[in-house]
Order: sequence, then structure tokens, then C-alpha cells
Amino acid sequence: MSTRTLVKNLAALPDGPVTVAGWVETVRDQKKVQFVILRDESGAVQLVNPATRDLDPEGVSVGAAEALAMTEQISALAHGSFIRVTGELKHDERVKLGGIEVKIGTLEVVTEANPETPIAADSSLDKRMDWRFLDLRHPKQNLIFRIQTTFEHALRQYWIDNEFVEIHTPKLMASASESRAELFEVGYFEGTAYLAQSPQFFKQMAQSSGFGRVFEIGPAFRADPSFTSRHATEFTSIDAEMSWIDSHEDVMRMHEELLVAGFTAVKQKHGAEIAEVFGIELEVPSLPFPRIPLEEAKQIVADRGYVIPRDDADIDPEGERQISAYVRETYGHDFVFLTDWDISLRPFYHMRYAEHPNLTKSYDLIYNGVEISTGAQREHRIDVLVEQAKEKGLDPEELEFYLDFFRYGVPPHGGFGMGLARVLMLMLDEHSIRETTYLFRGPTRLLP
Ligand code: AMO
Repeated sequence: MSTRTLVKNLAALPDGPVTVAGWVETVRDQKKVQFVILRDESGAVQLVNPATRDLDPEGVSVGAAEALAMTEQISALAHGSFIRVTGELKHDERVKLGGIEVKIGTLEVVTEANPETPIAADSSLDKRMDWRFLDLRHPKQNLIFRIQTTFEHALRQYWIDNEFVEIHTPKLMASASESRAELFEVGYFEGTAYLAQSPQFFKQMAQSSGFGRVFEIGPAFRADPSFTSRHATEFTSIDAEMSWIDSHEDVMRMHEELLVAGFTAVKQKHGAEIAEVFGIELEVPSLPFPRIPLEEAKQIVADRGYVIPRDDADIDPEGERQISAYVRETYGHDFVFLTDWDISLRPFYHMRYAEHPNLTKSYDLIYNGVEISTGAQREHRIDVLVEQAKEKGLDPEELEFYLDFFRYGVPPHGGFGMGLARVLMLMLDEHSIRETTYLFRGPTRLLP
């Protein structure tokens, strides 16, 4: 690989020869001097060239002819072109961009960009998504995905430190994994397959397989026709499942510790950049996160004067914002577990309280007013599980492969699923998961 110095590493070098490579962000072509801002994945640096103009190429020295050619090459540089430059690094306090510049020695245009950039800083989100590969060149977008990397790495580290096994479950399935609603069907040879809505069944399978504790970070698909800021048809789901729990309380304890590990790593590595680029002082949440039973939360919301319009025992997005505001005011916390959901709102595999058969041992985790996760203790007793499936109108025959996991022994267990893009959106106070998803997929977006 040809040697190049990342822009972020230039400042630490002494004055002298360097090679940098990246794309042209701007060209300032002045009469006597030319400036090029070159950006790479790590930052931007000013390149400088003293302009040589108006010479008669026939009557000048070789050196002057080369200088003239260089000046013309820089004048013709298109924004976005990828270039490689070798030159002299010079520290100079007067240079606004980092106090350094590189005097161009040689400049190679590696690939030339179309000169008309199709998007600008004020382009609509949808237009930016059309040109996502160019949109991602913006340092803010670049930072989001470096944060994502740090966050995921910290979650993995937490799980590895706590004896979890990483699994990769299939995304092609013979049945629905959450519900018949929002299910993508795909042609599968002579038959039909379904895209996994969640790794739910297979992370539970690992409990029967004796894995103890598992996690997965992978794609999930929902044929959800809505156009909200927090729904995608394909998203990255962060899932965990563990054996030998006493209740969903054990799952919540792991979940909150996991998030603290993720936020701590992000703050440590990117806290200063996040403050600079997003204007946010990232807070590492304190332990434990507040827990409020759903019924109580709905009463709190009602007492604040917001009437949840629907009559189906659920909490709606405005209710979630209201309960988050209450938790922030009362406990100074950005997270809240809403626990003990009514069975009508939960899937058949959630365990119910023996003493309150209408309530599940489950939770939603709300972060800054938006649901980021659902978790629960699972029903592991086969007879109860079959009853609950039937009660939900499911055909146990279709679920035979799943029910078998419970017929050959399984410990009590539970876990959660959490949307990666939602966590990042709320962490960085962005307005849509389109901003925190590498390539968003929605009802009207399959490109690029
Ligand atoms: P649930 O359906 O609540 O639970 O999904 C878990 C989390 O996944 C994210 N999510 C989505 N993100 C973007 N677009 C969507 N369309 C979308 N749908 C869901 C959310 C949500 O909180 N199997 C259970 C989890 C479990 O109990 O382990 C499940 O899938 O952040």
C-alpha cells in the first residue's frame, strides 16, 4: 500500500516532506496563490501552491513550464475529485485550519469527480439520501459512524467480559418471527420464505442449546408502511438473551449496565468531538435507571394533563415524551424502563405474573422520549406457551419447530431487542434514524 499520512496525524509531524490523499473539498484560486482544502476520513488540511500565470510556454524554462502546468491543474480541480499530493508540511500559526499547511510538490488526480455536486448543505433529507455516498463525506456523518463503531465495540466487549456467546441467526425463515403483520414474503424456490422480523426464536433456541447467554447485532425486517422518523423496513437490531434469570429485572440490570458501558466508551473517545459537532455534552446515564410500571406511567402522564387518545391500554409517542419529561424532571435521568405491560399489548412468548395473569414480566426502555427497546422474561413452560399462542390466535402447528425448543428442556430465560439507529439518533439529538443509518430502507426507498 502506498504510504500516506492521515490528516489528523500531520500536526504531530515536524516540518518536512509528506504525502496526503483524499478528496477536494474546496479550491480557492487566487491570482497569486492557490489553496486547496483536502479532506480524508480523519480531517481536513490546507494545501497551498504559489500561482504561476501568464507565461509564454514557448520561451520559459522547464521549471516555469511545470509551475504553469501545476497552476492550471489546480484551477481545473473539480470538488470531490480524489487526489494524492506529496509536498512540504509547514507549521504556521496563521493558518486557521489546524495551524499547518502542505506546499504542493506533486499532485495526482486519482479519479476526477463530475464538477456539478448534486447536493448542498441545505438539500432536503430525501435528496441527501439519494446521494448518500456524497452526503457521508460530510465530517458530521463520518463522526456518526465512528461513534457507532465505538458503541458496538463497547457492547461486544461488555458481553464478552460477561460470558455471552455471539450468534448469527438466519434472516430467511419459514414462519413469522414476531407477528403476521409487517411480514416480508420472498419467493423461495418453489415456495415462500419470510424475512426475519427479529432473531427472537433463535436466540431463545440458544437457551435450549445450553449456550447460557447470547447476543447478536444483525439486520431485522419489518414491512411497516409508516413514514415516521423512527421506523425503517430494515434496521440493525441489537439482541441479547440469557438463561437462569429470576425475572425481567435481571434482564433490565444487564441492559442498563450494557448501555452504561456503551455510553462510557463513546464519551471517552468522542466526547469532545460530539460537543464540537453536535453541541451536546454527552451524559453517561447513572445506575440504576428508573423503573415505572406502565399503569403508573399512564397515570403520571394523565396527571400532567395529557390524555392518551387511544383506548387500547397502550402508551403513544406523545405519552412516551411526557413520561420522559417527568423522569428527567424528577430523577434527572434520560432513560426509563416502563414495566409490566398488559397481555393484550405483548406477544405470546412473554411470561405473565402468576399473581397478575393479565400482566407480563416485560418492559420497554424509553430514551429521551422514544422507545428504543423491548425486553421480557419468556414463557418457558411448554403447556403455558402453547395456551398463550392459541389465545393470540396463532396456529401451534406453524410454530412446531419453535415449540420443540421447549419440549426437550430449557432454563428460565429472558432478553431484549434494541434498535441501533434509534439509540444513536437520540444520543446525538438527530431528528430521524435516516441520519444514523448507513443506508436507510423505507416503504419508498430501496436506493442507493
Ligand atoms: P420490538 O418489536 O419492540 O421487540 O423491537 C425491538 C426494538 O427494535 C427497534 N425497532 C425498529 N427500529 C426501526 N424501525 C422499525 N420498524 C423497528 N421496529 C422495531 C426498536 C424496538 O424497540 N423480539 C422483541 C424483542 C425482545 O423481546 O427481545 C422485538 O422484536 O428500537
